[in-house]
Amino acid sequence: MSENVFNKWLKGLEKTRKVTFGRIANFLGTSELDENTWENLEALLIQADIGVDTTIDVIETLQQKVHELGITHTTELVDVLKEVLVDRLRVDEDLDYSAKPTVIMLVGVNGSGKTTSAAKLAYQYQQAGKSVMLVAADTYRAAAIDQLKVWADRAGVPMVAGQPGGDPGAAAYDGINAALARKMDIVIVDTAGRLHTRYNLMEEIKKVHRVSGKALSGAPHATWLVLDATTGQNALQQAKSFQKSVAIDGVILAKLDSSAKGGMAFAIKAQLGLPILYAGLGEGIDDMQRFDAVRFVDGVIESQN
Ligand SMILES: Nc1nc2c(ncn2[C@@H]2O[C@H](COP(=O)(O)OP(=O)(O)O)[C@@H](O)[C@H]2O)c(=O)[nH]1
Ligand SMILES: [Mg+2]
Repeated sequence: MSENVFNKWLKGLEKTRKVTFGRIANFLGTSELDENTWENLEALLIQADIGVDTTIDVIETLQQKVHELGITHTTELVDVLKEVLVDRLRVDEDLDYSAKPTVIMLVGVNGSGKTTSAAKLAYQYQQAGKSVMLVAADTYRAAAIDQLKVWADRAGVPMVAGQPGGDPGAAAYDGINAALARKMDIVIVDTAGRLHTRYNLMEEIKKVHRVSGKALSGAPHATWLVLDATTGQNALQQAKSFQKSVAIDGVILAKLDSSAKGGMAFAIKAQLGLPILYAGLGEGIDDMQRFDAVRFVDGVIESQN
């Protein structure tokens, strides 16, 4: 893995590292291990948006390891903490790309980063030698279609769009059919994130999901939820309402670089049971990385050496 990728993670996680996890690293670098250690560490982990349940679980696991390993000073705790945190984030599943095209649908509230993530994904697949088509199923605003078109051009991939004001289901249907005709490898469907009511939005997403399956049996092969990392616990509530409407297979955590709340990654895994698949680390087309638990934890907890 290149130096460049390493730096992207380090830079992208700077806010989370400095604002929250940095305090954990500082704290662990200084004191003897006693009762206060656990109380302080617990408070710091909760402040880092890890979530209460995960914090308790992490502390208990650490206490057990400290006992097993005979650790007496907090400096020895940093590596153990990192290991425990990595264990709670590890993702080993990957999408089965055997369907041609493999259809990926992105959902999420307005502004979470769907359109940008759709383009970044398209670019990654295209760079990996796959043919990709972007589908604009956010037909409510003409500007949304134009925005995806700009990104599609940047990524160098074709885009199919519905009529402005037209039916998003029909846009998805037409897009998938166009990709079938052109024997594309991947279709990425960008959807709307705001309607008059939350109920309408969810019904709409269900419909786009259903209609995709009519265009190609088994589609969408993956539905990924795009969450804005700056919104912290609020994003978890959004995720729960999306999960009630369609089966979500994983999360794209966008805007990690603008957020000090990167700790929410742990809560997503623990509370929603969803793997984090990609991390958005900037606004550029190549500012997205496949989520890597080791890199993530190394990026948020400053290394002492
Ligand atoms: N810093 C940063 N900004 C992002 C990232 N992803 C998206 N954005 C910005 O978030 C805003 C909303 O993104 P957009 O893709 O339009 O969201 P959508 O409404 O869900 O489609 C835009 O200004 C994007 O540039 C990211 O990973 N990092
Ligand atoms: Mg959008």
